[in-house]
Amino acid sequence: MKFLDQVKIFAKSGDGGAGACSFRREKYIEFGGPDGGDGGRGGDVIIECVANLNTLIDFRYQQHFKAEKGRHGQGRNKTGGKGDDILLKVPVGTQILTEDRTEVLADLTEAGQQIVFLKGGDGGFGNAHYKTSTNQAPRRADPGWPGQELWVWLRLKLIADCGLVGLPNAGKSTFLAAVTKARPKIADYPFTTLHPNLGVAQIGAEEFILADIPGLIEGAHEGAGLGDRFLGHIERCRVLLHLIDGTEPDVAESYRVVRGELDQYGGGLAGKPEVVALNKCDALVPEEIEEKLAALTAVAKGARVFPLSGAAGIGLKDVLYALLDPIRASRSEHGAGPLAAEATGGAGKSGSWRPLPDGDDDDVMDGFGDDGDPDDDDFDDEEDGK
Ligand SMILES: Nc1nc2c(ncn2[C@@H]2O[C@H](COP(=O)(O)OP(=O)(O)OP(=O)(O)O)[C@@H](O)[C@H]2O)c(=O)[nH]1
Ligand SMILES: [Mg+2]
Repeated sequence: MKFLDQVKIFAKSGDGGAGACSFRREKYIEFGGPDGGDGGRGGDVIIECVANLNTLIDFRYQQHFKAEKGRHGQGRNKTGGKGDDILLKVPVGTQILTEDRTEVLADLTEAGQQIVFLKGGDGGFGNAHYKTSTNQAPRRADPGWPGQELWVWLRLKLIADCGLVGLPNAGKSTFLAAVTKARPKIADYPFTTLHPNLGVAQIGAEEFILADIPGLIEGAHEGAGLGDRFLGHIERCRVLLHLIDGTEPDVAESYRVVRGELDQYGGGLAGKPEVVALNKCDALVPEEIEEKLAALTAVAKGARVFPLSGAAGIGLKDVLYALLDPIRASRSEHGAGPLAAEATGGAGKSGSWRPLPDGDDDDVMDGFGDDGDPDDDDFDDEEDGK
């Protein structure tokens, strides 16, 4: 399956139908009076968050979504029918951002959550509406109100409890495969992982979700390697597991590089609880392990440091229990559900849905002709053959 976490789409709610201008004409009935019905309402654009999706790939193939127009009113006081709504299904953790990506319009974090994203325009009044005692034959009938239209970005921020960070080849995917049923691709070259993978770890009677993201290298915040765009997927995590490759000569430096990138990224990542693990301990002699653990403890202010080997299965339980403490603490503070944008301190300014004011379509057309090219942001996942 392909993974896509950012996509630009165009949405438009239906215009309202026009009201009718009509007069009753029947044999033997004089002055039948106005009987033009009102137009119907246009359809809404509704966005629903569903549990069984974990990519925005469907939006790669269709980027324009328009709800149906309301139908016109007709004579004999017939009101026009309402236009059909259009329903967009997005995965849990999807944020809707303005076209310039500076403001979060909505943050969908729970399956089943539905928002009326754009409201359909109201129908216009037919001339029967304007009948008064002094104007018994009005010819005024209104056109329908236009629907709202907007280019927006959908951005998926996966929902996980623990984010795995580290340099490429630190053994993140190996660890994920060791503690969960996920089967990410593992190989001895950097950037094996090209998009995030999720897995569910079970420890005692509890479970939590782990997210393995592509490795970070020095300068990732400036675009080096795969850049830091995947860090968005761990913004909602409750704790970070920082894996250090123990076979590297300078483990303290490895730690500093990744911390530096987390700090540069912002989004509340720097302040998250962190567990540090010296990975690949199976390939080290005991003295080396002691020495490297001491070096890491000195540099990782306050974070707990554990010896680990994802490949040989050493120290897995200790690390999982160490992760569970902050996860439990965060669940009791923020609830068991996913962290909303505010709680994560992430880029989201507003976590909840704020509808557009009616009739606000001044800058809406600016989006046309913009690059909207979906190829920019997708990552084809041929590599693991799914
Ligand atoms: N000896 C030893 N080798 C390991 C261990 N964990 C991973 N490796 C090896 O390290 C290499 C990289 O492992 P990955 O799990 O792909 O590393 P990663 O951090 O996911 O790397 P990227 O996805 O490229 O960022 C592979 O060759 C693994 O076999 C370990 O605990 N001990
Ligand atoms: Mg990997």
